[in-house]
Amino acid sequence: MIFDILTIFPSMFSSPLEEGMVGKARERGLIHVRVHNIRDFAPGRHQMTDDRPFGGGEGMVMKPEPIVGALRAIEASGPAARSILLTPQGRLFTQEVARRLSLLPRLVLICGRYEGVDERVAEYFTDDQISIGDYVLTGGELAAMVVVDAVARLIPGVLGNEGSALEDSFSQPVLEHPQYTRPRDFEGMSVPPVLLCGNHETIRRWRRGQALLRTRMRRPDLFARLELSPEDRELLEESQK
Ligand code: 9D3
Repeated sequence: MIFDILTIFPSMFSSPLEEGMVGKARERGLIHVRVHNIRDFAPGRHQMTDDRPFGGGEGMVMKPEPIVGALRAIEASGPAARSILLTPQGRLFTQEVARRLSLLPRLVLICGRYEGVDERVAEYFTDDQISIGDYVLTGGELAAMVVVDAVARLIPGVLGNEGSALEDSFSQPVLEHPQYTRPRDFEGMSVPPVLLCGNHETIRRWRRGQALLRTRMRRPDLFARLELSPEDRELLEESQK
């Protein structure tokens, strides 16, 4: 999978894409991330990437020429690409969207800044528009990194453990159970004794109960959509005691 990222702040992408699982996947050639500076495609001596909005108003808007210039320059350098604009007006990025994108050979991610991007770019030069959630960022760069991270880990071979991507929270609509590791006693706070009992079935049931309890408390929206088995109902009741 190839990611092409268009931004006026290319240096924002260095460490997030060099560390951890994404960094390893790049080293191993499982993904390729290319970051392009939109300013390099801005015409004129001043290489302006933004301008004042027609009709007036606060702030600046990203000009179309540099972004479209960048898109055209990278177009032929790889397989057919889906081009995606990161914008607060986009459809919400979910695990389901990540899974669908992970099946494509190449994504072009366009990061907006200022008050946004000239609408003609959005309308005529992008296939998709994505928002990562209902909060206000200063630009699309962090959103693009979120997309790269969430998509990359779904690509076969990227995760150390091949099975775990599918088992993760949000692929099943239930939150995960609490986790503990050594020491058994940390500053007077102990690990739930059930986890030390050695009975895998008892532990599985406790974890399922905790997962359901958490989901009900913290994510009533997810809980409402769960289809609880008779065992689930029993475990929920049990874990409230
Ligand atoms: C005064 C109007 N602005 C505030 C609501 C509009 C605005 C324009 C551009 C607000 C934020 C931004 C920059 N954000 C992004 O480019 C962005 C984003 C986000 O802010 N939240 C969630 N997902 C995304 S994807 C791109």
